[in-house]
Amino acid sequence: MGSEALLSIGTYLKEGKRIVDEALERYLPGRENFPPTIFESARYSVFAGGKRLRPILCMASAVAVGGVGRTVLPVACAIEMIHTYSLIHDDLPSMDDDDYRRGKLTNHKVFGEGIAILAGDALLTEAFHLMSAWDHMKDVPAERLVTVINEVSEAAGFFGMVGGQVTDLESEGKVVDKETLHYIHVHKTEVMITVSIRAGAILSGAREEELNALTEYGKKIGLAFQIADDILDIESSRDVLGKDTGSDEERKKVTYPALMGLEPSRKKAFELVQGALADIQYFDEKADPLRSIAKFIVERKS
Ligand code: GRG
Repeated sequence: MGSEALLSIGTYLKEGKRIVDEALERYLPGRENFPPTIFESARYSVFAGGKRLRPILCMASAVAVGGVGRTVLPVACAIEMIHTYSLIHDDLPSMDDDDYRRGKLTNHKVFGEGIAILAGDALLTEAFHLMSAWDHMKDVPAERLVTVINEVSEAAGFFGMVGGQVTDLESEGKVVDKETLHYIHVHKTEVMITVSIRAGAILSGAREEELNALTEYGKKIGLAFQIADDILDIESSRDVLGKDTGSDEERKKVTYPALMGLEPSRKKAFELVQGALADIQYFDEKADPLRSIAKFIVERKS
C-alpha cells in the first residue's frame, strides 16, 4: 500500500483488504486453542467480509505522512477487532436485534447470545493485547505507541463509541433534536474513524500541522460516512448491503434523513467530503489514497 498512482479506488481497497485480512489471520488465535468455540465465534465475525475501512485509513494516513503502511498493521488490525466487537454487540437482541450482518447470520444467531457477548469482549481485550505487544511494534518509539493506545481507548469507551451507543439506545422512539443526533453520529462512528487516521499518522511521526489537518479530514469523512450509512439504510437493499434495510425507520431511530430529509443529507455529506479534501490540500501525492477514500465514502453502495 504505497502512494503509487491509483488504478482505481476499487483496486486500492481490495488490495488493502487483502493485506489486512492476511495480518488478522496471523494475529487472531485459531480454534486449535482452548476453548475452541470462542475463537471460532470471534473469527466468524472478523472474517465475515467487512470493508476494512478503518485499518485501510490507518495505513493510508501513515503513508500520507511519509511512513510505511505495513508498520502500523498491528494497530490497524486492533482497531478492526474493536470495530467487529462493536458490531457483534450492536446486533444482539438487547440492542438492535439484527439477524444479518455482512450478508451472513449475525454472531448470536449462530453461536448463541452468551458466546456472542464473550466473543465481543474477547475481541475488545485482544485488541489492546495486540497493540501493546512490543515484538510486533519494535520499530515504533514506545511513547508514540502509548499515545495511540490511550487515544484508541478513549475513542472506544465512555467518551467515544460506547457513549454514542448509549445515547442512541436511549433515543429510540423519541423525538430527538439535531444536537443529540450530532452527538450520536460523532461518538458512535466518527471518533473511531478519526482515531484510525490519527493512529497511522502518530505512529509514523507526523508533524503537528500534519496531524491537525488529518484530524480535521477524519472528523469530516467520519460524519459523512455515517450520513451515507443512514442514506443506504433507506435506499439500498439487503442483497447489496448484506443486512436488513429500513431498520432505522422501523425502530424509529434518529437519522440524518429522518431529521433533515434525504436531499439535504446528501448535500451535507457531499460538503463534508469537499471540506475534507480541502483539509489535506497541502499534502503531496502520497495522500492521494486518502483523497480517493473520501470520495468513495459518499459514493459507496454498501
Ligand atoms: C456496542 C459499544 C457498541 C457500539 C456499537 C458500531 C456500532 C456501535 C453500531 C453498529 C451500527 C452502526 C450503524 C454503526 C455506525 C458505524 C457503522 C456505519 C458501522 C458499519 O461500518 P462499516 O460499514 O462495516 O465499515 P463493515 O461491515 O464494512 O466493517
